[in-house]
Order: sequence, then C-alpha cells, then structure tokens
Amino acid sequence: MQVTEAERAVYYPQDRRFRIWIRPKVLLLLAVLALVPLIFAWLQGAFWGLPYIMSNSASAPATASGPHGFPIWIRCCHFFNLFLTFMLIRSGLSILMDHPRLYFNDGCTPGTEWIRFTPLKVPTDRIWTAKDDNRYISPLFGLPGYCHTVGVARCWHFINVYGFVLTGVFFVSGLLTSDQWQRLVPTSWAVFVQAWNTFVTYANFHLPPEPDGFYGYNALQQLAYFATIFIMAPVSILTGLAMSPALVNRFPAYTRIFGGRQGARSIHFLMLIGFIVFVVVHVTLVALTGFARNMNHIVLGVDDARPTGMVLGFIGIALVVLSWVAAHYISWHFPRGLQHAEKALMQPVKMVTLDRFIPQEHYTREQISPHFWPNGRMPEREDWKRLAADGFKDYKLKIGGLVENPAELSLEDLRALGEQETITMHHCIQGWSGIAQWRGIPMRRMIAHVKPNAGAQAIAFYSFGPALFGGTYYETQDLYNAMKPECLLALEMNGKPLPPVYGAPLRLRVENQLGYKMIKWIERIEFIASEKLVGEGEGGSNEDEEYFDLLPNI
Ligand SMILES: Nc1nc2c(c(=O)[nH]1)N[C@H]1C(S)=C(S)[C@@H](COP(=O)(O)O)O[C@H]1N2
Ligand SMILES: [Mo]
Repeated sequence: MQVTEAERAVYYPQDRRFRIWIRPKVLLLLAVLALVPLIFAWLQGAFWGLPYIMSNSASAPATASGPHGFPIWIRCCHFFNLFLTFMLIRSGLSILMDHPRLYFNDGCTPGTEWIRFTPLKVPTDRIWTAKDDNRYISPLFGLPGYCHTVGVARCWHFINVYGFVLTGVFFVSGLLTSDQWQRLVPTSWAVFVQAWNTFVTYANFHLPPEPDGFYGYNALQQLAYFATIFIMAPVSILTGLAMSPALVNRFPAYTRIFGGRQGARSIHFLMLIGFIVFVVVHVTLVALTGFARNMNHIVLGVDDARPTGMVLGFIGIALVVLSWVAAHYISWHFPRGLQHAEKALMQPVKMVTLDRFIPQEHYTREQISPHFWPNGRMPEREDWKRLAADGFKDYKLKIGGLVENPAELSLEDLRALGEQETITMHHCIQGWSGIAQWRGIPMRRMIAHVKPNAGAQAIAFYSFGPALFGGTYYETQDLYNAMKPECLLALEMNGKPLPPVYGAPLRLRVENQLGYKMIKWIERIEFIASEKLVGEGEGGSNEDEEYFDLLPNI
C-alpha cells in the first residue's frame, strides 16, 4: 500500500518500546492465586505422596460407556475454532494497543490503571490525547499490527466474531442433541476431587494415568474444557457486548454486572489471556500424552497411532498461520474491501438491534469522571483562534444544504431554541470511557428550525479542526439518530462552557455511538441526500481514513 508521510508517522512511530507494568498489588494477588494451589500440591506430594486417581471408564476402551470418538462435526468445529480464536486474539491485541491501559473505573483516570502496555506515564504538564497514547504492536502478534490500526483490527474482530458465535451455537447444539455432552459436562461433584488429584500429580511433575481421550477425559481436562466452552467463551461475548455505547447508555445496569465498561473491558482481556493459557497448556499436553494418537482422534476421528493425523494436523496449522499472512496482506492492500465486508455483515444486524436503543441518562453528578481523556487534533485555523480569543461572541453556526430554512445562528440564537441536559458515558473506539454532563440544543429542535427537505437523509458536520492525516475533520449522522432525544449540539460540559480542548464552541453528542462520531469544534452543518456524497463517501473522516464503522453502536 502507498502510505503518505502523515500516515507513516502514525503507523510506524519511532518509539516502539513494549513494556508491561502491573500494579504491585495486582501482581501480588496474581502470584498468590497461582502459588497457593501449587504450594498445597507440593506439600501434599511431599508428605502423602501422589494421590490415587480413580480410573474412569475411558481408561478401558473395550468397556467404555458414553460417546466414542469425534464425529466429523466436532472435528470441523475444532478446526474452525482454532482459526477463529487466533483471529480474535490477534485482532484483539491490536485493538488493546490503541488504548494500552486497563482499569476497573469508568473514568479511566490516568494512574488508576491496573495494567498498562506502555512505558509512558500520562504527562500532566500538557494535553495528552488518547491518540498520543496508542502504542505500536508488531504484526507478528497483532492483526493488522503497527500503530493506531484499530479500525482495521475491529473489522477482523467483528467478521470473525460472527464465525465464533455461529460455531459455538452449532457446536453446543450438536453436543446437546448427541451423547457428546457427556465428555464435557461433569455430572458428579467427585470430579473436583479427581481434578485436584490430577492437578497435584501434574504439579509434582508427573503425568497422571491417561484415559484414552477417544472415549473420555481425565477430570481436570474435563473441567478445563468445560470452563473454556461454557464459561470463557460466553463471558467473552457478554463482556464484548458490555462495551457497546448503545447498550450501556440504554441499559447501564447490564454493564454494572461486570463492574462498568472498563470492568467489562478488563474481563474481556482476562478471557483473552485465558484462551492463550488454555491453548498453550492444551497443545503441550496433547503433545506429551501420545501426540500421533491424539492427532488422529481430532483430525481423522480414528483411534490409532498412524502418523496421518499428525501430518494433516500440521497442514491445518500451516493453513491457519497462512491465514494470518493473508489477513495482513488484505489489511494493507484491500482495507476498503475489508471495511465494506464488515459493514455488510454488521450494519443490518445493528440496525434492527443496538441502533434501535434510545439512550437514557442514568448517571448522577457524583459519577462524573474526574478526568476525561481528550482526543483529536485541536483547530490550528486563525479564524477559530480569533473567535476563541473573545469567547466565540462572533461565532455563527452555518446550517445549509437541503433545507427550507438555511440559517446562521449565534450561540445566543442556538440557546433560544431550547436547551437540555444529560449525564452520559462517552465510549471511545480506542477503549477508554468517561462520564460527563452535557448541556446543549437537541438536534431535533435544530432540525425543526431549519426544516430539511424530503430528500435530506443525512447531516454532515464540518469542524474547524484537522483530521488525523490533515484536511478538514468531518462526520455525518443519519436523520434517524439525529432525531433521538439525547442527540445534542452541546455548548456546555460539566456546567461550564465547552473548554477549547473538548470542542468549543460547539460539539455533537450522540450517546448510542462511539466517540469519533461526536465531532468537536463544529464550523458548519449541511443537510445532504446521502453520506456517500461527501469526502470519500464512507461517512466521515474516520470512516474514510481509518476504516471505522459508519454506524458505531459497538
Ligand atoms: N473535530 C474533531 N472532533 C472529534 C475528534 C477529532 O479528532 N476532531 N475526535 C473524536 C474522538 S475519536 C473522540 S473519542 C471524541 C473525544 O472527545 P473528548 O475530547 O471530549 O474526549 O471526539 C471526537 N470528535
Ligand atoms: Mo475516539
């Protein structure tokens, strides 16, 4: 792909250091969580020897009850899952690095993160935007990797999440309509005792007697598979949803289950780590406990030790690795096609679900975040600076395009249309959030004032500020969302006139969407027939240049 100088500076920054910092208390907690069971296992091994592990029916294949072997649909699901999980992990890591800090508070106050993937502390002596904060990740680990590629990474994440959910639904339906669930779902509490005994054996560097996986699993293995399928996967999906602005601002109580949006984001990340740990342990044990035979089970569905399954398995793994190379190639050579593919899959679903939600303010003054990450590039234009110098006294918002009643409104005129207040949570695509109070003019009052023609379907907003790679920052809204009661042209934030960094004199608030739709430093507004008619036709600067969604309800 041809990249301009400005793009190069964003994608390939000079500073590519990678550091992980974990809050000491959290580190201690993790160490304790890991060490306590190990210490107990070692003590038990040292004083009482290795525990006795009951053989289960799978140890004697001739008499094994329950499911025999892996039917083709399980083997296919297993392969798809391998492919999809890695796509999700790799794109997830790219998304994470766009705001490389995790919190358990919705204000994302710098310094309150429990883990960060950046060597930088947020400076306090100057404006530090969320985009200044994003980090580089090597394309070996991230899809598509590099820096600030969250748009493309999200395309992959959402396309693959479809496959992940469908595979999951298909797999679980298959389990429940056959006898295969018996492998995975423990039916007796004794499984915990057996699982502990198995753990003690591993912890003392021994392998427990291995049942033939063709017929059944050892207790710890069963619990690990059960947790991955029935706990980690659903929790990943539920916490993913809990980061949706449409859902959170409509049903704040849902997200509180996970400790707020940032709790959900942290848990989503912990699930990612869980999947990685699972893959590492799973693959190691498959290799240690009769690799050729195990591979025949899951690749061919036969129970012998020929090398065929192993060979085909390696080919399958090679295909998965090849898919990473292909995905990288597509990301950099056909990002627009990728963006459109994601849109074709996601937009229709969003339009009948998340986009229908009318946000409701549910936050109190006490919940307003002490810090609100700023984002974007401040206007550099002289006319904006002149206006700002005398408090936007001479500012006139120009509204035109397909309207009966074009207008030029001062801040006074705007106020006269009638103001409204909300306290809402802002969701940036990069991952941070913040709660603030906004006061301004509902878009629908402004719309009623200018009277759009029947042909007007979208509204284009142009900023005084520049877009990421230069040129004018612009965004569009469809009329449907602009008419929602909380959609505001905000003049005030937390009880004061909008501060310059946060969009003075006027910015948009659309609470069921992600932050980049909420254009700051608005200069003029135009009613148009379609978002396709402005810029590159994707619906805004971010959609054009960073492959973000037109309708970002999640
Ligand atoms: N003009 C302009 N508006 C903009 C942006 C920008 O870069 N330029 N960034 C957007 C993004 S990505 C976000 S998250 C919000 C951030 O708003 P805040 O600075 O009030 O936190 O502004 C949005 N509005
Ligand atoms: Mo953002």
